[in-house]
Amino acid sequence: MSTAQQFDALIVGAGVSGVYALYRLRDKLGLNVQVLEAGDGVGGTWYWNRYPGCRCDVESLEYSFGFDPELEQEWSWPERYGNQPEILDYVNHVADRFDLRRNIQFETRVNHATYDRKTNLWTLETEAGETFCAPICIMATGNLSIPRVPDFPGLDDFQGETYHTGLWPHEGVDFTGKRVAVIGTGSSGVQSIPIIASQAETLTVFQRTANYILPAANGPMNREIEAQHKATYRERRKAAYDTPFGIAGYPPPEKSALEATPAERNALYEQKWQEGGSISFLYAYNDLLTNDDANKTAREFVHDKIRAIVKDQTIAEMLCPNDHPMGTKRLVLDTGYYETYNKQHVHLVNARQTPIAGLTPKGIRLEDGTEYEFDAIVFATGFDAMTGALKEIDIRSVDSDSGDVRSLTEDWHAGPYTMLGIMSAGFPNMFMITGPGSPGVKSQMILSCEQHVDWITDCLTYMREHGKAAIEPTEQSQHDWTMHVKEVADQTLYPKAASWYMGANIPGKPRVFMPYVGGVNRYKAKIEAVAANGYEGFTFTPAKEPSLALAGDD
Ligand code: N01
Repeated sequence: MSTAQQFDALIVGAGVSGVYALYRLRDKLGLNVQVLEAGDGVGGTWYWNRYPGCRCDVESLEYSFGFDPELEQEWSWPERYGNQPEILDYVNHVADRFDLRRNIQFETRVNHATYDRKTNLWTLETEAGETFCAPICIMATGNLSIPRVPDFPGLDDFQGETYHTGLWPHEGVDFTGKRVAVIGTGSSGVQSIPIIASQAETLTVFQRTANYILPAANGPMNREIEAQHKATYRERRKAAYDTPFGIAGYPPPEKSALEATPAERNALYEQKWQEGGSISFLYAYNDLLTNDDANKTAREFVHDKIRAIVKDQTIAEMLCPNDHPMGTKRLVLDTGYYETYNKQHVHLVNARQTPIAGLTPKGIRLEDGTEYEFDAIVFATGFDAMTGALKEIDIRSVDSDSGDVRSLTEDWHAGPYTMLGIMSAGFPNMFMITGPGSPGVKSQMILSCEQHVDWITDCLTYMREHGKAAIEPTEQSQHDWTMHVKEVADQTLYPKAASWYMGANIPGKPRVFMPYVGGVNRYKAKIEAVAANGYEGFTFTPAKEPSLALAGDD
């Protein structure tokens, strides 16, 4: 093993949160920072997910960094929703504009992270055997970064091509003339299916759970709207933090769906359907995510839409979701998804009724013995969400005096325990960006990434000013926050769905609702109060001498 390279702070991951953390810690705190990134470029999610049709479901004017007014004025998005190549270009632009690449080591996968309580140092070991040391470790590892292929028997027997949407080949894939299967109908499946169908000779979709899918109503950017948005960016960014989803411009609904007449409801749902977008639709009424009867009115509207678009009514019924309230799994925005099933060469298989038994050398076999032959199989089967990337790294803290060793994976065996989704007790100076217990995945992600990085920057400044070497949450505050996250979720319909928010897509994963769904606005108030009260709920280790983190030149 090589001699450890010393830094003030290490950041794992060069996605949106990692590049911003590098900028803040290096350029604002003056720290000597090293980012370690598994890919050979920046972008994280947008680097890996290159499947056809990949696009953000938050509007491009919102889904961007808010930390630099010049950056937001100079960048122009071509469409209402950014697609993967455009968003990746944008993150690359940010990396170049702020000269960030010189502190990022690419093609470097971190396998182990160990904190030594005696030295107050984190040591990170990479797959290639390099070691890096620093008092501060930021896990900017993403929430949907560990792609998952179900453990189907015969996976290795299939002789055709296989792809996972989250690990798509950089050179792209041409399905022209091929018999293709797509397994999975979450966002990735729904976005890629219309494009794959336009190339393939035949496309067979294996659907286990039908999802609620709304029109994106994507199109070229309206330059007037862009100009208005850019003229008010400062106010909008600020206002976004005071909204439940971290997106401004959607006045909170005041009325229950059950107070409206059926005709009023249909008119409003129709207006939202035409507008496109998920927040607009969920904001039709104030109880769509808390009252099942209210939710049912929205479900029925969408079912009728599906029946009207899809010509074959047997297929239409299969596409009508019937096992979870609308919005409790991530809503998907589509462009031509339902229409795709009107094409003669596109087939839908009900993999709930007849589950996939396994792969064969030629294709897929169902449990009833039906066999299908394919040239290519696309796994749109999702991710080990929220905790997966953290558990992939063997994260430990060691007390060499007492001999105690703590493992994050063991601490989280029954589900993640965090304080605010930012830190976990027993792992000092390890910060997570949008970790479990924060609103991250239920918000405009870039805003939440910036919020956490800014909070961490303020926290490190506080430590510098108050002579503290290390910070970690108390067991009690972490317990209280984790219980609060659960209580808030239990007041909604979210836990009724077997979603990746619940860990339900991974066999054996604890069923715990992981995101904080109390809203970005309430979360902001909480984290600001914690900081204002001297990081209430956290304990500090005093610095024996100015530690590296405290010795920056800012
Ligand atoms: O993954 P998913 P995804 N047999 O977990 C099915 C974000 N994202 O990559 O629902 C048959 O949602 C599984 O079925 P079921 C976004 O937050 C955003 O699509 O478990 N099927 C499901 O249909 C999103 O929520 C965008 O019953 C099996 C599918 O595979 C998150 O990423 C774009 C199966 C997995 O769906 C994940 O989306 C893309 C089996 N054995 C992604 N195992 C934007 O637009 C699994 N499935 C921003």
